[in-house]
This record gives sequence, structure tokens and C-alpha cells, in this order.
Amino acid sequence: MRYQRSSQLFADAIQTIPGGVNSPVRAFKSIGGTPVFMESAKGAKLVDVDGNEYIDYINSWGPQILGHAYDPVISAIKAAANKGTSFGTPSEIEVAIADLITSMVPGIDQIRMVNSGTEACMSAIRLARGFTGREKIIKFSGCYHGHSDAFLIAAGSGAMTFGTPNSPGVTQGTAKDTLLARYNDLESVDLIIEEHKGEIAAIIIEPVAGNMGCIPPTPGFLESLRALCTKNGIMLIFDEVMTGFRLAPGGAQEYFGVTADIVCFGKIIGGGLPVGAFAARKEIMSYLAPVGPVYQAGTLSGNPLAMAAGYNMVKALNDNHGIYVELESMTAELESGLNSVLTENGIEYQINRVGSMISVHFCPEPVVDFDSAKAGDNDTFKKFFHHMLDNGVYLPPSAYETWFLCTEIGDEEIEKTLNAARTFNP
Ligand code: HOZ
Repeated sequence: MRYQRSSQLFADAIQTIPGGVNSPVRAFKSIGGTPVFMESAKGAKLVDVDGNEYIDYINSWGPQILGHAYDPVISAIKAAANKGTSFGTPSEIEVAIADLITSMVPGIDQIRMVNSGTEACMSAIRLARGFTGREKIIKFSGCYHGHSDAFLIAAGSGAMTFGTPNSPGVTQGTAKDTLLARYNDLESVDLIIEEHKGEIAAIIIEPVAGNMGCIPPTPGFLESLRALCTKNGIMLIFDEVMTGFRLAPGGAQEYFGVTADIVCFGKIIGGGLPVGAFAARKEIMSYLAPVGPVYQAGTLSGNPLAMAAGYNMVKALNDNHGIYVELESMTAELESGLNSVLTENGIEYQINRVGSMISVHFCPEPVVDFDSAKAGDNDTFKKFFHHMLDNGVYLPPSAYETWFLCTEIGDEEIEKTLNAARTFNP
């Protein structure tokens, strides 16, 4: 049986881990079947515990831009580990990575390291609230900014995958300070700002939504948000957990030419190790402890292993901007191939893509926001997912997640992926 060892492990896992997994989406619950347990990964490939190989279109949900087990990152982790795994003190590599990132990303003078994208976004809104002296925030339905309370309101990603976009456990008190706008709908933002004049600390957005499938911002949307924020003294926060260092060396800010006030990053900064960060100009970052009154801390923040991995990953991206041209061209090749194959198969679908972020929505109308994303046919997605999996292509196990390419995916992998898609018969 193809997934025998995975099935045994899953049967064991559900005894001692809720749902058998440590993060809900990977449980395969919305698409059925047993999660595949991975044994190893190198370049574009994952290998599971039964010895099956897959071309990986998750890439650890984004960060493995240069492929799995990228040699300079692995060597850096080994060298750092030999010197100790955690000091709980400052270390030199933290200065190096802060210098590197502030030189690459537009509009930031300072950066604070944390341990995940969730922590980064949670801390960013605290900072925005402290800086502006206001309490409310605007988020967009279907965007996902991690699992802290303020963001589990109409949240995408796993929350949507399992039909709990508003999680029990989030108090009414917290929920009332999160105001919801529609992605790509400026008027919905304008109305909220008018209704809550002088009360809004921040607007937080994924500059390319990646947690309701991939949804690009419509032309001018980010620019208009920027103008609205500037006019109303609101902090614009870009959640660049997915787009940071992926769309361009300076992330979505560079790609779209729009500058945010605070930028949040995630796992990419650790080369796949557990890291996040938030960054802004000095005037804003000076509100953070120990300089300013807004408290934020963490024993493992700036961990030497994670910083060594992240430094080598980010530096490789900065040293060779040709990577972005390569990623764009391979993902465009995948997009055009999928267009041909799915059209031949007579399936109703939409493909959304920005750079190396791409997703297929199985619906007839363009997908521009949460409602249009929800119109996708999950039944077709389920069948497509399992068909691809059985043919050695690993896609995100949810219709509400984006696929991410890495530089190790070349013509051969694209060809294999398209061959698998060609035999899909819903
Ligand atoms: N929320 C993550 C993607 N948007 C999923 C993380 C995981 O399950 O590992």
C-alpha cells in the first residue's frame, strides 16, 4: 500500500496529538485521506516514510525559496550548533542579519526578531496601538495573520479550511476591536474609517493574499490604502510572511512600489527555522522596550541557529537577483501549462499568480476576495489534490492555501506536474 507507514504513524499520532498534527491544515481533514508523513527533503523533492517522492509545491509554506536543505544554510546551522544552541544573550549574527535586512527592505531602519509570523503580526499591532494611542485595527476577510486572538476574525488559511473563521475562545472584547473590510474593495475600508474616525491604529494586509488561495491586489488598491492611511494617521502594516524576500529582495513593498509603516516577516528569515520579525522606521521602533514603553520579548528571539540559517538564505537571495527572474519564468511556465491542461479537461477554473505564488481556484468567476474564493468547488479540489499526490506532486492540502515554487523546480519538474494534471478526470 502506497501510504502504509504514514497511515500507521497517523493512527499512533491521533492518540497523543490533537488530530494527529501540530498545525491543523496538514491533517488533510478538509480533503480527506491520511496525512503523508515526510522523512526527508532535498532541492525540489520531498520523500515520505514509505519512500514515495514528490515535487513539492509547498516549500514549507514559502520559505524554501532555494529548495530544501540548501547547502549554505545547512552548513551554517551545523557550524552554529557546534558553538551552542541558545545563549539568551545578544550575539554577533543578530547584528549581521539586521544590517542585511534593513539594507534590502524599503522603509525600515530597525528590525526586531521573534519566533514566528504569528508573533510578528501580534507584536506589530501592539506597536501600532502604542504608537498611535488608538485601539481598533482593520483586517481583510480571508486574510490570515497567524493565530493570535485579534486576527481570528474572518480568518483564512486553516481557520477557513475547517469552517471556523471566527474561533471560539476569542473574547467579544477582543473581537470588537478588529474591524473587517473586503479585500480589493477600497470603499469598504473608507466606510469603516469614516465610522470610526480617530479610533483606528492600523490596517493590516497581506499585500498578496495567500491564505484564501492566492489573490493579487487589484491595480492601485495598495497605493490607495497607503494614501488613506497617511491621510488618517493610520499605520499601514504589510504582513509579508509569504511575500517577503519571495516576490523581490525587498518583498511586496519593492514589487508594488508601495511603502508600509510596519512590515512583518515569518519563516523565510530563518531559512525555514522557526523565526519571524517585524520592522519599521526608527521613529516607530523606538516605541519598543527597552527604548520605549511597548513591551515585547522572547528568550529564543534571535536564536543563533535560526539567525545563521536566515542570514545565509537571505544573503543568497540578495547576492543573486537573477533568482527572481528564474522563479517568475518557471511559475509562468507552470501557469501557462496548467491553463492548457485544465482547459483541455473541460474544468471550470481560475488561476491566480503573482511571481512564484500561484493557485488554482475551481470556479467560473474571477477570485478577488474572500467571497469569490469561497465559491470554489472544494470537491473538485479534493479530487485534484489526491490525483496529484498519487502521481508524485505535493500541493497544499487545502483549497485556501497558495502554492510556492522554489528555484530547484525546473522544466523537468514542471513537465512531470503537467503530465499528472493532464490525466486528472474529475
Ligand atoms: N497556516 C499555514 C499556512 N498558511 C499552515 C502551516 C502548517 O500547517 O504547517
